[in-house]
Amino acid sequence: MGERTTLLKPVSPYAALIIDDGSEKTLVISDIHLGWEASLSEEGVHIPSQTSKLLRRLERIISLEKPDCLLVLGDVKHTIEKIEIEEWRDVPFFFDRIREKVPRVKVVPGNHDGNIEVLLPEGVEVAPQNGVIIGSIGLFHGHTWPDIKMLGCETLVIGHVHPTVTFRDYIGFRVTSQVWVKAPCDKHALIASMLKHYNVRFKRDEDLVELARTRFSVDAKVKRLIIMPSFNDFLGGRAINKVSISREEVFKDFIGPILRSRSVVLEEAELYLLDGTFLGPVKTLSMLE
Ligand SMILES: [Mn+2]
Repeated sequence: MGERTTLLKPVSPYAALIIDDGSEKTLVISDIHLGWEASLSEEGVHIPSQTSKLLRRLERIISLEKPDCLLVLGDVKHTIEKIEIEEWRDVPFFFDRIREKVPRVKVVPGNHDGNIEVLLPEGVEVAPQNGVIIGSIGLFHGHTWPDIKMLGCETLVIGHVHPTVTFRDYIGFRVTSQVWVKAPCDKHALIASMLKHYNVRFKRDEDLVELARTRFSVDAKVKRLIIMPSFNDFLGGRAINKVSISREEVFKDFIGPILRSRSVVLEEAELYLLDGTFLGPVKTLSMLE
């Protein structure tokens, strides 16, 4: 059986991706964090609800791209365990409106999505936390390990990090922009970390690709990790270029096992603005701080 390549393209200038495996067109967004404003009002900061603005933006993308499926890659809502009154209102409203426009809607739960099932209207599918595979692309939120079958994907896509770049311009103003991160991923280091996670013992010189094949019948192919910018652009982000260049510092600042596993070569990662502008690799931007 000949393998067909799965098409992946950012929907410029939005924090959204299109994945097309030849049979279905999927629109992917991540980190909507509905109810974020409500959690701020507890701190005395009052910002009007951004839900309808985010909804209008998503509806615009849907009418442009006409996807068969919408996949939300985690963090639909903002509070982690509890559910705020605003979330009881905004989450069902948001998904009811989207359901009218897209045939299938699927949610991969993130770390903020405790009890998400009770908020989602009927017809919205909840995928496992360890993610979904579409063709040669594996997608998961990023706060937990993915399904081991994802070793067989060339490209992994996560949210969770809310990546941004930040630097000072020549008068000293700080500029912060959301970015896409495309990082090379070392297949062997990733297999080693995942085998450890699954409590599979191996020897130092063992052929890990072969071991993954025999133990999990997966042909390891991972080449890169893409970190999606958050769909909610009011949120703070993690400045990818601001962290110290030393690996220890870089990884201390990131959460989630895949970025801590050291299989992702973040210094070599390419950064792109939402409009597609290529900013270069992280290691050159680190100097601009
Ligand atoms: Mn998250």
